[in-house]
Amino acid sequence: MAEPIRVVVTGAAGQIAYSLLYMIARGEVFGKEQPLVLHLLDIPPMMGVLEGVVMELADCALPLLRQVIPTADPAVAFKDVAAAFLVGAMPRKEGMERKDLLSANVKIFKAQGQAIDQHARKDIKVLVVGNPANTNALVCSHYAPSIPRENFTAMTRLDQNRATAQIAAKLGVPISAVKNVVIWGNHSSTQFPDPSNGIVEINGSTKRVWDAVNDAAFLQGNFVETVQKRGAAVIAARKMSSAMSAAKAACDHMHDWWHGTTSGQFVSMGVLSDGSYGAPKDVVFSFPVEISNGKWKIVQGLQLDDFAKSKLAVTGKELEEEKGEAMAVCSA
Ligand code: NAX
Repeated sequence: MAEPIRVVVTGAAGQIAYSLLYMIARGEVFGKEQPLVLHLLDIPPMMGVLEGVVMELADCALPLLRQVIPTADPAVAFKDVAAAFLVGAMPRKEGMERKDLLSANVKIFKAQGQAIDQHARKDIKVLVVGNPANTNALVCSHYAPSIPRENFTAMTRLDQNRATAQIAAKLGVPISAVKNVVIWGNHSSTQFPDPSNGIVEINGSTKRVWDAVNDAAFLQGNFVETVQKRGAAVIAARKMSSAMSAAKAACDHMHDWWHGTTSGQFVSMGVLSDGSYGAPKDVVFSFPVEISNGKWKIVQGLQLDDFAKSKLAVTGKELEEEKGEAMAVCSA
């Protein structure tokens, strides 16, 4: 069997981590032959709760899990890690403005970027889940100059999974029949869930999602809004934010980055923008990507109509604004 790799999960005492840790430790991300040492980072007041999580992981009796290291010290948490799930962030409290939340969280991601720079493996793969995920990933990469910028990504896979599930339900097909429905832009309500390059297998033949659904008003209206507002709908129903589905999406994201995508299939990832498709450069923007040998590449040559272009412009503008606010906070 391979040598163990070190994987860190931040916000390890929180609700997403509670599902995520089990999935990682079972081998669903790095493979059933890859032993793991899990590093669990949270803040000092959560160390008691984290101890309970450590006990439960032990009680799961998982053969791949060689060691668990709970800590409140980023230097310990990021030491020699090959992959990082940055989930921990400050939740929005009552009366808090979006700006206050951004300001609190970019400071966390600045400090974690610095710790990654100093302590992690230089080929670390970083997935940012904590919100505002795209801008946090940008900040984190900015403060880790010794690590390639393409090694920092933000999660929009939950949005993609939600979008794919909506299309599968609409067409009455299994989720595995729907491919290449993607998310552009920010993981926020300005994101653009785009079915226009999606394909679906129906009765043994492959069709465009657009033709199979055959309802432009739905695809540009209700579908887009449902995906954009799905997080809020889950909170309204569950009184807590998405956790199981967020953990599953984080696993999907890292799994595909680690193992690659199948030919002709693309997935959504927030990655450093090179300006493709008219998106602003140097923000972390969700694009359709293909992955091989651990490296992602933005899919080129997709057609975007005027509706899509207008949606990309809105979400791109929001990301540029967030970047301005974040960099002002970091340099203050
Ligand atoms: P919880 O509040 O349950 O857990 C967050 C944990 O992070 C807590 O245990 C807290 O103590 C810890 N934490 C806070 N500051 C920390 C720091 N500096 N270092 C390490 N740990 C720290 O939140 P949960 O529901 O798990 O959500 C975590 C984050 O994911 C939130 O920012 C949330 O907004 C974000 N989400 C992102 C999604 C995405 O698709 N990108 C979807 C799901 C989720 O809403």
